[in-house]
Amino acid sequence: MSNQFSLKGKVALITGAAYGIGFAIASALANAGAQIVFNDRHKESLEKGLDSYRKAGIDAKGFVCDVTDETGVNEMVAQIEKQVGIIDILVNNAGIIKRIPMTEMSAADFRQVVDIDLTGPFIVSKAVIPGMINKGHGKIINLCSMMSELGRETVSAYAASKGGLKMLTRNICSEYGKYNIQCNGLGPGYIATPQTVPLRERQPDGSRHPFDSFIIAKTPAARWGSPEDLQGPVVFLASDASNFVNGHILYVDGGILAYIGKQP
Ligand code: NAP
Ligand code: GCO
Repeated sequence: MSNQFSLKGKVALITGAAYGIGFAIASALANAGAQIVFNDRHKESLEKGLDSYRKAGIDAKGFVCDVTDETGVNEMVAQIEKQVGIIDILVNNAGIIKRIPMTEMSAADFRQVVDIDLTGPFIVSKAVIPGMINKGHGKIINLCSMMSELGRETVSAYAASKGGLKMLTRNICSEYGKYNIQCNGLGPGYIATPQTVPLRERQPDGSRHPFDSFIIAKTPAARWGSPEDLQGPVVFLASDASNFVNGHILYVDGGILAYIGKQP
């Protein structure tokens, strides 16, 4: 049974994994035996990420690459296949959010979020699928979100992107399942990373951020998630243990989607 969760001999590409959720996911896949490759759009972040992996005892390979740059992504994948091997596992993790009321958001800002959070996973998945087909297997894991299911004020572009990513996940499942490629989503709840600092930093008077209190009340576990909470679920989705799981969004949210919220 334990061998089903082994990733020994597998090559895993995690996008945007210099820090945050991507780094935690890459660390878990490495601990399960995978060879880690990651990218970041900035050389400075990449170097810091490589240093973090070294300190964690992980021999990761890094590439400067923006997931919205199709030519750059194709070149990166070709380099990985030449230097490391065909990619067995792709985690589409790279993503941004812009919290702006929709009527105040420019079309350019909206397009940038969609380009990174939805078109990026399309571009990278399109680049790695041919190798997976040739190899006879593959795992694609897309970082979805509570916003794949729910809306909230100020995150129109992000919710539209993450809702689209849920359906891109199901479409890759539908189109490439016959090649033994499984494409699933990982849907974190509210996780303490740089992306959510603005939602939970202490107020000037030292009190909790209102959104922090809101999320605590909306989560049965009554806490924010940590990137480490995602490590077991992602190893499951990346391993042979999930070979008949396809097109599924695995929510790791402490129960938020099941809960009406704590009575005030
Ligand atoms: P984060 O701390 O902001 O990290 C995002 C990563 O993506 C950074 O390494 C960033 O690199 C990289 N990135 C951004 N745009 C890129 C691009 N165009 N090309 C390549 N890399 C790019 O975010 P996070 O909290 O770890 O979230 C990671 C993923 O999980 C995202 O898809 C996010 O939507 C999703 N998610 C997060 C939460 C949460 O509560 N934190 C919950 C659900 C889903 P730079 O240094 O270049 O910015
Ligand atoms: C927000 C948060 C969320 C989380 C995550 C929840 O502003 O609501 O950033 O979007 O990042 O996506 O699953």
